[in-house]
Amino acid sequence: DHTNGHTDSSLVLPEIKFTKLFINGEFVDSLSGKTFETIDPRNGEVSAKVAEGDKEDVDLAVKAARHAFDHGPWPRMSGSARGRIMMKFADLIDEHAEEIAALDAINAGKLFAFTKMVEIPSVANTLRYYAGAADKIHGEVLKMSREFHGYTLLEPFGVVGHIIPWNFPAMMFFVKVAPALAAGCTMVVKPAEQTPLSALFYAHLAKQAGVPDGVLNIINGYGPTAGAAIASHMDIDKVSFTGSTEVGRKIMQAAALSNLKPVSLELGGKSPVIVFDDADVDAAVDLALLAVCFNKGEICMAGSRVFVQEGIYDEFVQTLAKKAKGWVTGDPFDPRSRLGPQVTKKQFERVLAYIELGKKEGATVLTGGKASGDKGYYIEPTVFTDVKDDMAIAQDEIFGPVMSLMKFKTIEEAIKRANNSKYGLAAGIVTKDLNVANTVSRSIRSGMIWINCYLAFSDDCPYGGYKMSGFGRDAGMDALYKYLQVKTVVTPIYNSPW
Ligand code: TXE
Repeated sequence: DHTNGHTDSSLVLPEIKFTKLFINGEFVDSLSGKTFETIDPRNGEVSAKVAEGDKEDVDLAVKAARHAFDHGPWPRMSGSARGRIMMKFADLIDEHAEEIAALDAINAGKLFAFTKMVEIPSVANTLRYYAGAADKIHGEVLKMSREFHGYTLLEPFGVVGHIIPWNFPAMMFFVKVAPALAAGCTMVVKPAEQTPLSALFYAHLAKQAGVPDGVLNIINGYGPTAGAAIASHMDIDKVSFTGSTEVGRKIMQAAALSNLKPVSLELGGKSPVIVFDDADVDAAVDLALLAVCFNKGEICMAGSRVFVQEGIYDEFVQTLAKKAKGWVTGDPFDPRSRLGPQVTKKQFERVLAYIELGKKEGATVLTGGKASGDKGYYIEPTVFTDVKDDMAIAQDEIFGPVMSLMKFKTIEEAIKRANNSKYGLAAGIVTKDLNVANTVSRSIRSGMIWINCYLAFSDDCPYGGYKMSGFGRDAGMDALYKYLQVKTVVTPIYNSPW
């Protein structure tokens, strides 16, 4: 057991330099002067006090963003000029990967080494991906008729509000900010109140890279205050949200009741992983564990329902029981850890409550089933067998390392049960049979299908929801178009013979 405190993380613990709001290129206190505490999930201790933004701070940030949009250089400069600044921003992120990763480790419980070596370099690449797209934003030529011809202009959407969650403070920030920057938008970002630190660091680096004042504003604060002010703001042109389905509903409602701003929502999931009889059991178990344990299950696309065909079911269960032990819970600075602590006490308690509910509903605990260690918010990877489709643990998003394992007979049954969810974010299929893989891919109602892999991503992969997992796509070129308006321009042609 190496849970909690067995590692000397003091070597990499960051100095917390930025704790204020970032408005119009300056770090400022909130107008109320209020602050809130941000907690280290490794031990439950306060790591910093952060300025707490509210409606009036959002107003100031929107004014700055509006001014930068209406009068500033950002939407007016060439795409390649914006791209160059974004490239520089990306280089600065790479240079500070260690410091940013340490901030996310003490703020979100992220594995330090993975964040430093994989997530932070990958968000730098997200900036580069969209930087490269910034000068390739083209409209279309419209032939129309003999009397008219037209073309479309793709214009930046305007002032954008981004409301983001805590599970990937880096990725969630850049998957929204990078395409909006490339499009020429200006923006107000509200990070999750659980993870306010790294976004402020990004603001500092953006300024250093040459992002003009007012283009990127950061308002930390709570959802019902700062977040709601963004959703209902009359001068924000679009809102992009990632978070819970309940809050997604509120965002849409606020948008409808204010200025009818379009919204994009990336919400919860309960994604199925379907393992067919012809699968390599060892590899399938590895895939299923990755699907639910990666980032301690705090991932919207977690593969939390695993359906295994009856021919290999028993072998799968035995292998799973063994391999689950390899997913070691522990301090995120310890390189042996594969799961850090859950992000907050609230999430920790929520996941444990679902585990208790699963037991009460009659499911069997194969592995885990409890907290790990005596301080901090650590939970052992938990696998339930004997799960029925209508149990809460098979229907609700738990957002922790909790797998519901189920057995099926036929491909038709697997498709039907996999689709028996109000969510539709992702699905995994494990088989060597190409026809089975393709049939199931077309039949599952979700925005992402992984065949013989899971959580494989890159900047060019759009992702997002079907059904109550939301709408709109993040990542890929689809996300760039989300931040652009289409304007059609028509002009007459006189006496054309064609
Ligand atoms: O989410 P919230 P919470 C799911 C997951 C998790 C559950 C609860 O199941 O267990 O949601 O997490 C802001 N107006 N996901 O409570 O509240 C909030 O400040 C405007 C899935 O942390 O949805 C934060 O910035 N904004 C998910 C953001 O919404 C409001 C990631 C998300 O927080 C607001 C996170 C309001 N009224 C949780 N209320 C995913 N899809 O990846 C809150 N917010």
